[in-house]
Amino acid sequence: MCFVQIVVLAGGTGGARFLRGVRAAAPEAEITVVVNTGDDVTMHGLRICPDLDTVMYTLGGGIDEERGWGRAGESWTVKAELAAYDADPSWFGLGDRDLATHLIRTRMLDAGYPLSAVTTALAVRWQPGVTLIPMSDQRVETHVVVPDPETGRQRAIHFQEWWVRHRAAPDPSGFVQVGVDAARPAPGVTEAFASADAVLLAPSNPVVSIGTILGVPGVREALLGSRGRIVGVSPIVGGAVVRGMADRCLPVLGIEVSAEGVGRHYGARSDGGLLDAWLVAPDDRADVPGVDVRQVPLLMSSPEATANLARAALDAVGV
Ligand code: FO1
Repeated sequence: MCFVQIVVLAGGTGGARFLRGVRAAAPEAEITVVVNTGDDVTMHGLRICPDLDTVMYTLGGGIDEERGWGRAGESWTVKAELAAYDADPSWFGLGDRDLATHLIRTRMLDAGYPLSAVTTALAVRWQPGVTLIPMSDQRVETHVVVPDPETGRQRAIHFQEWWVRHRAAPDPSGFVQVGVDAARPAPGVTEAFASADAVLLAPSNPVVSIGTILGVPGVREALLGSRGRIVGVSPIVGGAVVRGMADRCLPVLGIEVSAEGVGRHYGARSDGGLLDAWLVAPDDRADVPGVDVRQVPLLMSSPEATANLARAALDAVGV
């Protein structure tokens, strides 16, 4: 019996929570997650993949639910020791348990394993119940163009420095995906789209998460080539983000911070865009020509609410 094949494009916390709902709504399905790696960063000599880890920990039961990233039951001894040495950067929270993931990933990358193989190896422990694939095995890092506080001149800083150190305070004038031109879809990405019965765009950041994935040469074409229909879930409810900093990113690309704005940005598949269907909150209206817009509760306030949201997404694309 061939199982339904679902492909989900996802970033960090919101995407990870949505995936718990997809797994609950379609327990028999084969779910492949194409994960954003533009947030990846090297710190203290270790390669850190925030979105891959957030999805892996969330689906594997190891996530710290309150923070939405990193490990439950975490301790910060190594972080304190690094700070005692004045070792920069001290603003990025490296937990003791989380460090084991970064140590293994870094060791395997240094041994020549591609990120996709490392991800598969790490997932053996966590059994996420889905296939995790980085968007690319080549490094792509999102940098944010902001005014220098001293000179006022524009400079690019790593996304993590903008988001974690500066809490997205400096006004961004652009986002640069360093390395994206030399990147290719990771093994399994194009195949997953080719055999997908449905493709879901998680309620992740449309610019630095979904946008970064789609910016990898070949991904958008593969996505649009899938025989399955494509549905997106709005990350904006009532004109505001549910969590994260999409409201700081959308205006940079001239996208209105609304369910309608993001839906129009993704565009109708029948018109060269991405969407066959678009889910927006009950009180939001969104006129997205050529797209089947449906109003459903979007707040993932409980496992049931999240599963209902995922079920509504699958219903919208006939799966
Ligand atoms: N987010 C924070 O707000 N502060 C942190 O110190 C922090 C550390 C961190 C360490 C590992 C990791 O996988 C994620 C971490 N994050 C932290 C979250 C991270 O910045 C975000 O998950 C994404 O990059 C944005 O979606």
